Amino acid sequence: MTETFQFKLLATDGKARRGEVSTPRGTIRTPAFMPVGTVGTVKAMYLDQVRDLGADIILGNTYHLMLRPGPERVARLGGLHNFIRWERPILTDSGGFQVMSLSSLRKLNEQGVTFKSHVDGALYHMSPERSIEIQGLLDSDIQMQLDECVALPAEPGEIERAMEMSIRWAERCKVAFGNQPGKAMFGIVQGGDIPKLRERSALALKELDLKGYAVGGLAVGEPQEVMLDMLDVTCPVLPAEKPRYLMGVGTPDDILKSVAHGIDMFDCVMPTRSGRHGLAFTRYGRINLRNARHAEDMRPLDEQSSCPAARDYSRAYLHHLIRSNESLGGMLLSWNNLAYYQELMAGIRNAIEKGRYADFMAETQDGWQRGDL
Ligand code: PRF
Repeated sequence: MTETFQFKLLATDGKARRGEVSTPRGTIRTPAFMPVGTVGTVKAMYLDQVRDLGADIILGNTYHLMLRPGPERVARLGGLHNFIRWERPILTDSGGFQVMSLSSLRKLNEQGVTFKSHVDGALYHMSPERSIEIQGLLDSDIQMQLDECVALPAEPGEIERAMEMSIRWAERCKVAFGNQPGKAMFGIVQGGDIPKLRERSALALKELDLKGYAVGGLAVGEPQEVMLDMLDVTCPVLPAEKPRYLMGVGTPDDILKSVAHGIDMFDCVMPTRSGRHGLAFTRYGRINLRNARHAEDMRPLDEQSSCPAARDYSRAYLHHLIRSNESLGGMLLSWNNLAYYQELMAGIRNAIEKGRYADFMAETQDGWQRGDL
């Protein structure tokens, strides 16, 4: 185990990268998928299960945890890892993105963002410095700068203003974070769907010499090709020896393609949220368990899976649980989906090591196309 935060590139295959982020709390094998644990729980999952599926790191949210139970309280309780019983690395998002999507009465200016809590209606202010302070109180291993993410489509002037302010906020976050050898603060590239702005953002953040870089402001309403085009202008500007994290992405297909464009880390609520809504991800593509065609289907989701949720329960039973709004339905499908996502990441890492990433992509996509019926 290392005392410092380090990234090592182990292999490349085209633009796809196989690497390792080492931290004092453990090593993250990349490409990595980080299950989302917004309020200190990966919803409907035991963290022992999450770990057993192969997750090396989970994500937490500054916005939710600052409202409840509050960062000072988490610190008094021994930090987020101790509180939730997850000893491995935790990455926390900075809060700006969640403020914009979840709170009402939000006002954003150069100082930071003021908003009304969706929990009790109280007024809060978060500056770049306070976001880093909160992430420190949570004892987060990978902290994110405060940024402003603009939903697409948007006016170029608006995209540029938010991107430039996000660069200034990155500088303030870097100062607030200071020097913490075992931890990292990542910058977030913004710039919407405008290549010149993406380049400008990536270059400015590169000059700050941060320990890692996220690509934000994507998967916010634009077509997948636009997202991949933005990765193609952004990734070459970012330093090869630092990890790259595509925030809030995505479907298995988004992940497969983004890895081919040079991304190392992902997070998304999709496997857990859509699991709770009855959608299963499998090697054969998506299966909507709410559908009546599953009512008497005694086959499991995937008899070859190593996950009991996929292998041991009939589609008929899963259909019944989901239709009856039983919590076990959401638990089993979240389990199946996170197992599928982690199995996909393991396959991706293995294929890059063997120099057969293009073949792996084609085989995986074939499986989704073929279906199981
Ligand atoms: N910024 C932050 N968090 C995010 C995003 C962003 O742009 C996105 C966009 N896909 C998801 N989560 N801070």
